[in-house]
Amino acid sequence: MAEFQGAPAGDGRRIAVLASRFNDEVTKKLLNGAVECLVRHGVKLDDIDTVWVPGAWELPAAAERLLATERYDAIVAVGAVIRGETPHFDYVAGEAARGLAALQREFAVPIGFGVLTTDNDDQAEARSGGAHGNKGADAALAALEMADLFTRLDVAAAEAGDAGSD
Ligand code: INI
Repeated sequence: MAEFQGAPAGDGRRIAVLASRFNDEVTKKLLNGAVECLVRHGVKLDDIDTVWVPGAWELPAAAERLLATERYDAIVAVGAVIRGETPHFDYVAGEAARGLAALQREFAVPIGFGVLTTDNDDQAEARSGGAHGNKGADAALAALEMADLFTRLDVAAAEAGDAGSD
């Protein structure tokens, strides 16, 4: 029985951190958490590109552009969608999540989802370096693990293919 699990090994990885400016008092902290986590796990600062977009709605379109370049081993998307008085929240949060999920499957490149979807500012604060940690860092860690998992699965598939052709 084979078992596969990625390790968050950042050495040699090239990563784009995609950050939305809306609620930037929160998203700056998510971005910092993501970058610190990447560097702590071996990604070189020179191999991290930060890309800003206006709001979470714009994250999928920018992610698609970045993925099309084939320059990145993973993307980390950070944003903060905080519920207001209208259904706007549901459209922005829903499309950001759906769009990014679809892209990571289409391009087979991991996208860490560090987009907060909260009912209020306090919940966002707690998840951007407060009582509930930093979801930007969590997303970065998950993206690195998935990049490594994909590499391991590719290697195993290639080896199985080689064995089969003997
Ligand atoms: N964008 C966010 O990232 N977070 C929000 O909470 C938010 N709210 O509440 O409106 C938000 N709206 C802007 C949206 O992402 C787009 O930038 C805008 O609609 C222009 O396309």
